[in-house]
Amino acid sequence: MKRLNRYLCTKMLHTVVKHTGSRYLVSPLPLWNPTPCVLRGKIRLYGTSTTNPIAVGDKVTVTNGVIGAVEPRKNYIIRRSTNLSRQEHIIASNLDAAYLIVTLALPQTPWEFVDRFLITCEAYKIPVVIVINKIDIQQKLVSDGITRFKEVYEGAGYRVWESSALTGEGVAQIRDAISGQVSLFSGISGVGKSSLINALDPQLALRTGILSDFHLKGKHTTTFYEMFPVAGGFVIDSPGIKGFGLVEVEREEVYHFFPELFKVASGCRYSPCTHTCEPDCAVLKALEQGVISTERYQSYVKILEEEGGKYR
Ligand SMILES: Nc1nc2c(ncn2[C@@H]2O[C@H](COP(=O)(O)OP(=O)(O)O)[C@@H](O)[C@H]2O)c(=O)[nH]1
Ligand SMILES: [Mg+2]
Ligand SMILES: [Zn+2]
Repeated sequence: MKRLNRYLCTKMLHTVVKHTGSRYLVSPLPLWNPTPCVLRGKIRLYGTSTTNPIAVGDKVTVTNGVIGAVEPRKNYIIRRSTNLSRQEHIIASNLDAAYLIVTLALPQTPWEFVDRFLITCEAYKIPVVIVINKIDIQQKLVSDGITRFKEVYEGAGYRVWESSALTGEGVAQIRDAISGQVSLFSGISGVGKSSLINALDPQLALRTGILSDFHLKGKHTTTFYEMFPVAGGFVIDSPGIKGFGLVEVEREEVYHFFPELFKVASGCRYSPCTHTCEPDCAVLKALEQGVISTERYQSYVKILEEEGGKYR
């Protein structure tokens, strides 16, 4: 009997739904029953050495309120803690989908931020949707910018949706998509991540506005990720992220994570090819023909230069 109990305990997987400091909340998803627990001593860890041993989305075994072990992660979104440091921080794990919320004005999301986020999703095969939020004011402020943005990212093969947490436009489409899934909502501070989650499920009443993030920064720094039950699925809200340093992507492989580059690169004369100066480079040819956008290509070159030599 004792043995059976132990078997049941270790087999019962919980998902980490919140992490602040040394405290964790876990729930046996898809059941929503957040329960506090702690981490004691050493736990069995798989994979990288990171600043946080356990991230929101991790599946863990729990015995008497203590986390025992972490299951191998299906995927995760990771970033370097700061640009200069090599310390890595897992943002969230075991995702079915990622939603990158952007605005092109108030605030302006840098396109390089978008590209870096997309690379991370590509590297772990996490389906990603780019959502242009605040469409109610974006169309008035930067309509040309939106047209071009959609051209570039839809041209690269990505889904680009539009939404407004204020008017409710486009919210139903997101609500349908997140049902039954664990999704990450990411993006820089102020684009409306929390407002959008509130619009998806008004009962949540998450804190929004400049103060909410300001408060989070002071109090919890960057570790404050939290999962909520939203419209039949589970959504991880995140504080604004400043930037991504790519990790676990080798220089020669950067183009693998630009799908539109990767698609044509098999036609390059040389292998390996950096797609910057080689003769008969299929990527440069596609760029010339406008099949690959200058914006995405410039991001590729910039990331290649920045990441070059850092990893092996
Ligand atoms: N006009 C407009 N304002 C919005 C929209 N979504 C969010 N906001 C405002 O943008 C600010 C930042 O929103 P918040 O949800 O806190 O952004 P977060 O930092 O990404 O979570 C708040 O003042 C919101 O009221 C939108 O769709 N339209
Ligand atoms: Mg927020
Ligand atoms: Zn090439």
